[in-house]
Amino acid sequence: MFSFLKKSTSAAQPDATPETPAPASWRERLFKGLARTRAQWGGKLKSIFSRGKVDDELLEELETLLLTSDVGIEATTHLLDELKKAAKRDKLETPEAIQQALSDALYAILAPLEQALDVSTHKPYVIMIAGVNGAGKTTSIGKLAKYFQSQGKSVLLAAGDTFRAAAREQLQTWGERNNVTVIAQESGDPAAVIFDAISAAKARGIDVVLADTAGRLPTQLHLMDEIAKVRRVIQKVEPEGPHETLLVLDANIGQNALQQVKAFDKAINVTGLVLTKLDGTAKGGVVAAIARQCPKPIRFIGVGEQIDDLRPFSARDFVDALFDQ
Ligand SMILES: Nc1nc2c(ncn2[C@@H]2O[C@H](COP(=O)(O)OP(=O)(O)O)[C@@H](O)[C@H]2O)c(=O)[nH]1
Ligand SMILES: [Mg+2]
Repeated sequence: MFSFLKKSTSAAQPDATPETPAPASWRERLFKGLARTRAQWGGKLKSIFSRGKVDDELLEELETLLLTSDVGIEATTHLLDELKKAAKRDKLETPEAIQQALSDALYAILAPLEQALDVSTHKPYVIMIAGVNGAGKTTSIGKLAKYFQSQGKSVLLAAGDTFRAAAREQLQTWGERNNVTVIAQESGDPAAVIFDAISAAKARGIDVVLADTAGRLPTQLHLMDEIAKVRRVIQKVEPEGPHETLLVLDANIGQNALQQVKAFDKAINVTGLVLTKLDGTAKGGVVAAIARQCPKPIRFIGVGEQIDDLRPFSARDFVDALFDQ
């Protein structure tokens, strides 16, 4: 069975308040959330590694598995090289030793992406959220509002998705659920709404502003220009802001995540990622592709629709969950 209670060596902060779930419970949900990705790997890895030696056949089969698991060509090549090196150095002669070597190499790739967001450096700390339609932006804001409150921070939400009235209402519902203020306007100008929200947060001494934006595709250039403008307007009221620009990525899109990171980074200077819906996909391997091809800190990952299903990324827990160790 899963070793939920195994002590984690992760650097993630332990929960500070008693009403937040214990870390073990998050680990349990993470394990459950990554079940599909693990199912895709697990059985196949076992049969590949059962050869008990790192030979050409094993490397070829592993390469195919990694490529079909959205690990991407660069990370796959790197992992195979590391495995070959380890085999030379450590004489990997059991399936367990081979799996451990692969797991170590994957951890080494992912560890640099684990950089917790420190929202105490500015007040208010302005977080702008961007991404394509349906990626999980608004839901993630709802979950983050609760998460930051559980860290003792006051939160204010800005309804910057002015395209659809339903988007504003969805954010207002999350605001009510968390008992936090939502700044919204009838106007269709996202920059104006977010500008207002930051001004309100300053007046009220709020710690964290979470600014929602409408979904857009990197190919919709006028909308990419619009979000770049939102960013410039934020800088008028908060010269150093936004202090964090989060790109929300649906893990189901696999390799397409790479193009999205590059395009949004060009338009708005992405400083961190939120990877959602890891529970609904076998494409969890995409984090390795991101790490090698367009590295950005993965600030949070989402493994379900419930309010507590989003937490800071821990490379150790993630790798453990992938390999069921
Ligand atoms: N299973 C699952 N569903 C999610 C997750 N995050 C968001 N969703 C769902 O994805 C859908 C779109 O989310 P929404 O926040 O409205 O996307 P937005 O268009 O980017 O604002 C909603 O049905 C959410 O409940 C997640 O981590 N896991
Ligand atoms: Mg939305």
